[in-house]
Amino acid sequence: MTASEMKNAILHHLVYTLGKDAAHAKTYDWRMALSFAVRDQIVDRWFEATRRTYAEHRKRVYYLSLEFLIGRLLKDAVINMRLEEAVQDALDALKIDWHELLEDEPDAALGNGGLGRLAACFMESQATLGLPAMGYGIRYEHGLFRQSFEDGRQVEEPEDWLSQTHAWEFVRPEVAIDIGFGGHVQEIGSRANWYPSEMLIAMAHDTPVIGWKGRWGNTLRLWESRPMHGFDLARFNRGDYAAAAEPEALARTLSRVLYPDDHTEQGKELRLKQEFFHTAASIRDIIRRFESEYDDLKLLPKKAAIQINDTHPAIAGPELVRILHDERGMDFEEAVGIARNTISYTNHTLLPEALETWGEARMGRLLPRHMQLIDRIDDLHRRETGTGHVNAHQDGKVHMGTLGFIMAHKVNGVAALHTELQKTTVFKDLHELHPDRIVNQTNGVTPRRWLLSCNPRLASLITEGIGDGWVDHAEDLEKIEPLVADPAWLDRYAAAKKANKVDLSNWIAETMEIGVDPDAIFDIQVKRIHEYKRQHLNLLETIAHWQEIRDNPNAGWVPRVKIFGGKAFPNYIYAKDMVRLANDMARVMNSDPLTSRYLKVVFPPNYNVSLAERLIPAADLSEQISTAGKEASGTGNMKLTLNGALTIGTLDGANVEIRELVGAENFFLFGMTAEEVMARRAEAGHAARAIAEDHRLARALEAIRSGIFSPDEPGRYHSITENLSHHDYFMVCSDFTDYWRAQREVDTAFTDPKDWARKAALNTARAGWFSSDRTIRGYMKDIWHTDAAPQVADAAE
Ligand code: 4GP
Repeated sequence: MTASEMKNAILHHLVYTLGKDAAHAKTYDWRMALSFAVRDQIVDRWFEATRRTYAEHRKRVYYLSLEFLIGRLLKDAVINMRLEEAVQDALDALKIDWHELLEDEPDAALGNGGLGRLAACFMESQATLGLPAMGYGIRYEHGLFRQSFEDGRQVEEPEDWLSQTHAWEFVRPEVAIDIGFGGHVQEIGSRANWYPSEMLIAMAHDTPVIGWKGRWGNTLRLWESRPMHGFDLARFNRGDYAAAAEPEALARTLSRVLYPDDHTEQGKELRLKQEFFHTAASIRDIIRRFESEYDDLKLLPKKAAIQINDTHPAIAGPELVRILHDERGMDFEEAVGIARNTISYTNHTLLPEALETWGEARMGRLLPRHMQLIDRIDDLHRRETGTGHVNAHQDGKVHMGTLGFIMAHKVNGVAALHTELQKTTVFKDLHELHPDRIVNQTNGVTPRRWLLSCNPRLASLITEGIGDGWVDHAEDLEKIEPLVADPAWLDRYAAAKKANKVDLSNWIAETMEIGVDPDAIFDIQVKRIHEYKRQHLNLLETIAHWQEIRDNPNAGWVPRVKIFGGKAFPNYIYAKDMVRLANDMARVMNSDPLTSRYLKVVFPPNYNVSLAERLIPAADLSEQISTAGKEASGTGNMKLTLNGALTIGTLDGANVEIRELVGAENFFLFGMTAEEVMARRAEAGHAARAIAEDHRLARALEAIRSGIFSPDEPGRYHSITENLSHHDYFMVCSDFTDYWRAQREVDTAFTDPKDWARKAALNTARAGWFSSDRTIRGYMKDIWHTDAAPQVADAAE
């Protein structure tokens, strides 16, 4: 597409789709017009992919996830369709600022963190690889809350990405699926009819997901809940306005908000309803599509692979069995076999409190037939394995992890260490019964968004050196290794990083009014705020470092900017205290005349995908400091490595594999191993001992206690200091000394800029394996048993 064709397409949509005269058009109008013009380019390719999938009777992959953290879509689409030049030139001709349009797009935050972002990377990689696939999620009206700070405290406001038209979706009113809850069951022999007492409708909204060079397009189908019976006109006419609107409002609550993950108690019932709503609608849609092509349900596992992203859609097993057995008349055992061979399950966490359970009373009331089927599935599983002690329904609860495991042919962990730990902890018993079921698929991230799009300076330097093959074969990044030996090239690598840091410094100055030195170490910890991720370990080290600088301000310190980003769940008080402490520290330290040249603390609010795209390219140091054995994988660690940040980290999650690939000498390792953590935890008084043995740690804790950071309320962080001194489940104190040591190694290494640049470049060169293309190929081979389709021709540049 030429620039002038693009310009005409934009103007056409401005006038005929948006009904705006160019003379009065605002940023929003131009962004929408541009989005529609780009979307038009995608549609034919998207259709073509679907047509081929049907024509060739391809197996389809269905990715069921309660979260898709997709972020903004415009730049993604422009880059993958290779329309950058045409768009730039067209907008120049129209005198419209491209970056302003990009910034105007709402960030679709339909997820909480890693699990949701992984789903988004997977969708993009599936499309890039030409794998016929479909993502199923919920079209939450309000995504993850918007975070702001008031006096350093986190304040949550509703996020409202749908208050404007969503440019990328197509509404499918004809795809409307009835979903029931409650009611009663009438058993007829082995089978049953379920008569729900409450009904609503799941309506589909489709967003095309286009792969690199537009070679293939898949669909992200998001369900919106709608009332079965609309507005009650009779009541309205009687003047009972609120009651007339009530059924509608109730039905709509189901897709209204994204739940903070299941560490929380709140809204349990609504959460379970969301899960069933999402899963039942998706399974029905899958069966409908299958039956439009084939008439033998036994073929299902050959033609469809259903991946459940964590336990949230784990009711898929019983629901599929219900359809096959109750509705289609298939024998029960055969139905279980077919369902199991179709479904596979990804586990994302080892935190026991995050493994979902539902009380049998609630489950029995909302899903009476499913409750019966779960008992029969357990019964069959006991017979198959000759054992009585592993049941999904146990101790008055339904254990969704166990249900997911029993109803899947493969269960996977998301990094090598996590997968091994699954076998010895959460799924120990099940693993002994099914030793072939657990497999590993180490996570990955899409190099299109997380290098090509977010870091154009580095991306073009790489492409200039080795061509653009790396964009869809990220392993090719290793071809830059010979260039790393060339000092002139390395200077350019360092210059690209520096320019990114200058951009970020300017943004920090403009938006937060904090001046930071672009020559300082940009030390970044971005992720949800959680004790296991240990932002407080980083904060304690920051305090200790600040104190040492104060002791001796002229000792030639290596300047640092500590950058934090992340949200704390609204009712996770401890995490919110960590956020406030960081902000309180920032206030005190950034205005300290003795130290502020050497140490700044910056915590931009509302960390989301777009902010990640801004921060990651500017990072020198990536903080991956979770308690070993707690972080399943991490994916931020991969993005930062790819963008040339060196990691300071524990042997946890994918850090282990990152370190192996980039080389131990290019990674700052510290801390106990998962085994050591378990052993140390069993020792009484481990925290007190660690504090007694490290005067820096003791002094940093004392500083918090003394109220230096909260003079108006000295006891503000009592719960943090008490917890760390006496309990410290996440081993912050026991790992402090070694973390301090590693941080000083970082300082020393940074004083040799050439060597630092070399290490950084080697991180980029060796991070290609962490592409989600590699991960998806792994799922295709080991779990889905499927091939990619021959792709549509490349979109021309
Ligand atoms: C996350 C894990 O905490 C993270 O280690 C992993 O990289 C990511 O999933 C993707 O696999 N888990 C969640 C969650 O986001 O909500 O449990």
